[in-house]
Amino acid sequence: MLTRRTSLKLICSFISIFTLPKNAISKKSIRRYELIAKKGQHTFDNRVMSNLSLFNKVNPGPTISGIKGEILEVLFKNELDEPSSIHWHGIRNLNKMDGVPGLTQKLVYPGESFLYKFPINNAGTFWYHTHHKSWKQNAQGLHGVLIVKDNDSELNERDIILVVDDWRLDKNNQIHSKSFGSLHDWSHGGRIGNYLTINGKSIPNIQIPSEGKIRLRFVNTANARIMKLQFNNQIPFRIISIDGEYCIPFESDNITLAPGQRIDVILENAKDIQNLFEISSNDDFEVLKFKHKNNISNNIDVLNYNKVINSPPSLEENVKTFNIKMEGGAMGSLDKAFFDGKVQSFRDLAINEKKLWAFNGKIGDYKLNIADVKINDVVNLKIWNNTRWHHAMHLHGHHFWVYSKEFGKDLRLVSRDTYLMKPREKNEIFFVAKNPGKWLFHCHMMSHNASGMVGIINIV
Ligand SMILES: [Cu+2]
Repeated sequence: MLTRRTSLKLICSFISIFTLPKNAISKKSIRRYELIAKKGQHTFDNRVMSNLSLFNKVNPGPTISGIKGEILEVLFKNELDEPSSIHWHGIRNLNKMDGVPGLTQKLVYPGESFLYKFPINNAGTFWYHTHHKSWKQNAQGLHGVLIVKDNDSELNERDIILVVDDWRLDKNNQIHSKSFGSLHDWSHGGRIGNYLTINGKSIPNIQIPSEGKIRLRFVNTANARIMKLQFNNQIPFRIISIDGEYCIPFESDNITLAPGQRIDVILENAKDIQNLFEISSNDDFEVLKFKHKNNISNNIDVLNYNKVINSPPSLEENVKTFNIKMEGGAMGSLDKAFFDGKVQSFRDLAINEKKLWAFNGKIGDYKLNIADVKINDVVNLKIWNNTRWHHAMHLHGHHFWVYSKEFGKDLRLVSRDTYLMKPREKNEIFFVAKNPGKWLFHCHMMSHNASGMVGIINIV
């Protein structure tokens, strides 16, 4: 990872506006990167080359990092043979930089560029991915990690990124393209793969220090697979950050990561861990081996922190409540839904339109307003997942609070940007509408999003 990071084109510069009075001088550091999307080859197993779509010829894409308070400037060049865009998952972004074609920007066509420029005001683990036909483009490899650091230190060898991904490959290790758009996948759990990777490799050796504290940043970039991870000997995960938001640290024997979610953990002593297992099925399997390396410096500045932990808004005043009933999919209760100006049967929607999921009886798209609110309103979404399926619900432009049911028996109030709703779960998510614009609220099982599980929170 370090090689990849250091090979990036990174230019740090300062701008000053000298024409303003002295006390109004704004001095913000700009981090500049270039991301080129292009077809290319990658090997998952160091033997067979697979044809993928890649950012800067690598998977995961290059790690982009900056320091809280800086401005990030990323020149995106599209050298694919189809249009695309980039979404910055978890960043409380400027609406016009959010990367949603047809809503916040125009499609970036082959041969075109788009300059993303936005402040990074919250430290944490984020990621970026294509937001056009992501059910296909993300599955072909177009994603990477974005780290916003708290202080002026660079990422170091005690701060380790682990990108967990799931691919559907044929027997020649090529992307199984024939099944893109499969109605079965779209109406069930999404495009579940058959090949798991960590940082783009199958069961890699991940180098960590031989002892002392380390921070591990887990990111699930898969299209649909929910991962459950456990260390050897059930060494507990000390969770310090969830979806790029610091939390009061707590321990868990394992972690569950739905598509789009991140969890950062601290380990007191790196020597305790030897490997990591995926345990969501009855068949636990090893996904990586940790290789301990001596002579890694004791630089643990990234771990000695006094972090800002945000607090939830009061639900007493200024609250705007909206009910959202999620319906659809296989074995569901949705027999008809509103789409394209009329009510249509579920069968017709599925076969003719490939639309399968609805909010409150309406097939979702970028025109479906779920909530119209004003800046500083407290938005409370009362959500009922009345389907047989899990859904990783992601809000753009904001983090939200939720009494999460995922960390053991007890409810835990956490701040997230993506929450995994269990089948039949009823829950509420709430947040202060701080960021003006039209923001997507959608399922991050990417084929669910494409087939109707998406709507807009409009903040004016
Ligand atoms: Cu879903």
